[in-house]
Amino acid sequence: MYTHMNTQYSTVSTGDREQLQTLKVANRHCKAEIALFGAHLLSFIPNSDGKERLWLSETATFDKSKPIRGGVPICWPWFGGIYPDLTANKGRKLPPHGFVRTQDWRVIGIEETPESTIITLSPTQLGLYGFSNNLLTYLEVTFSEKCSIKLSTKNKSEQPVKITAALHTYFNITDIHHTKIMGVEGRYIDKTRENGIFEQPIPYLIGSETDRIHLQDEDNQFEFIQVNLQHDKISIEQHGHDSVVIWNPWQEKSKAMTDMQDNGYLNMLCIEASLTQGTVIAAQEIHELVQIIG
Ligand code: TA6
Repeated sequence: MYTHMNTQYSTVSTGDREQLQTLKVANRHCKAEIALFGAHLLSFIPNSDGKERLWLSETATFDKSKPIRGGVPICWPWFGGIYPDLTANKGRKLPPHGFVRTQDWRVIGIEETPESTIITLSPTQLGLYGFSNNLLTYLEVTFSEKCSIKLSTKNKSEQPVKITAALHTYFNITDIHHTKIMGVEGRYIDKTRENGIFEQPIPYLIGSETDRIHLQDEDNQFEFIQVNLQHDKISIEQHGHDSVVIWNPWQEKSKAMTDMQDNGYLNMLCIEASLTQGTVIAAQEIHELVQIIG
């Protein structure tokens, strides 16, 4: 039982991971856990098959000194090193993937319906790195048979603002060697080969380090993606993105990361609903980036 604004919610309770406070959800359709640090979803298990959809590193850090490795990191208001407006930050080293995955968020709303539990959070610190205090963001997560993650960006200023962003989801897979991605085709930018552009071979298999930006075009919308494996089936639906990023660091880089176990790459695959091209949000407009995991 969790109390928020004098109301008790029977499908939500509090938990912790080392130094982090979490909210746990258990309703008729699923079990899940989300950390307030980074509004970081850590676990989603539909009751229908009892299978964990999200991969979380066995050596992840839960002390706020760095982002959590695994789950669903929220990258906002920039993705990776693709900073949309450098004017305010010339010569300054910026943290990768923005400033909201390394800060506490607060719960601003909870709703329980017969079919779902909905939790909405917002960051405690805005207006960093030259962004306006009037660029707001909210994360609304709906826990039901599927888990719907909606990252809204609201431009309350009188100027257009450009952002990049991502829902950097780490999916839990049985074996990367038997993983096939369906619904991602066409040309991609290969970050492991000096950002060269290549055509995606089909079937989409992962056999080495992979760090790709697949840009949306008329033929490739990436709204429905499936990961089919020998034992698992993951379905992904996405909206409001301009690209999908596929990442697996493979063995050498897994070993080099202190917050990832050496063989971690065998059981994870990031499929990220992303804005990598610099999306302009007009004054007083809202943009929604959505990923639905089933
Ligand atoms: O989304 C892929 C990526 O940008 C990769 O280039 C890789 O470095 C990864 O994210 C993880 O980034 P992080 O800052 O969480 O170590």
